[in-house]
Amino acid sequence: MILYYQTHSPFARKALVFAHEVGIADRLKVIHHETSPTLRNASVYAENPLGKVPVLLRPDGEPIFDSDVICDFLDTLHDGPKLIPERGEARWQALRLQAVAQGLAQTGIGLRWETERRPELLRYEPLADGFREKIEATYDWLEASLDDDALNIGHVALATALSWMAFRDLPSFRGRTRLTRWFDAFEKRPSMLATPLSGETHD
Ligand SMILES: N[C@@H](CCC(=O)N[C@@H](CS)C(=O)NCC(=O)O)C(=O)O
Repeated sequence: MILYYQTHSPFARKALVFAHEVGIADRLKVIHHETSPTLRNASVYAENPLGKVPVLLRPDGEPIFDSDVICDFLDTLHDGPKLIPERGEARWQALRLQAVAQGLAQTGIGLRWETERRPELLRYEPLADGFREKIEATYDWLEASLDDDALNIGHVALATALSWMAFRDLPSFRGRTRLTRWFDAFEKRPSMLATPLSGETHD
């Protein structure tokens, strides 16, 4: 299988960390693609009409995206413990944590547009403030409610989101001690060490 990837994407890294965690990363050929809303990548568009990575190309099936769906598919390819619990409250907890982590990374991307990527004259400070508020509220929520004993899709999504927030110098979570302790431990996992973030966004 081929994974269309980006070395500085939290979402692409989430899919790859997931593959490492379930022991099937060696079945993926990882190909880096630069893509952004202002830099069209024809190869990515050929597989995903949204022009975004990650995309998983399967030998016997259509390409799949986004990272949520790719992880769901990867979880069907191994016989170990599932990272997406199949039923019960554990399932809703895992999917909710994933949703929060996805939203956090997406909000970080929005804030980066408002503070760095968009030409200065086109930036809108109230929008940047709104994004900051969501990020801080999410950190507080995580500090209060993260299940730091479990390991599921939500934890993979969260670790890759937080790592990217730090990589891009976005508002820091490090004032929250429980969240920070959990993240620092997670970042030492082989799956995270094997997938370092690098590179600049090209617009
Ligand atoms: N919800 C998607 C988000 C994917 C996404 O936004 N990827 C970014 C890289 S971080 C991208 O490819 N951006 C290019 C674009 O928006 O055109 C996922 O979880 O896979």
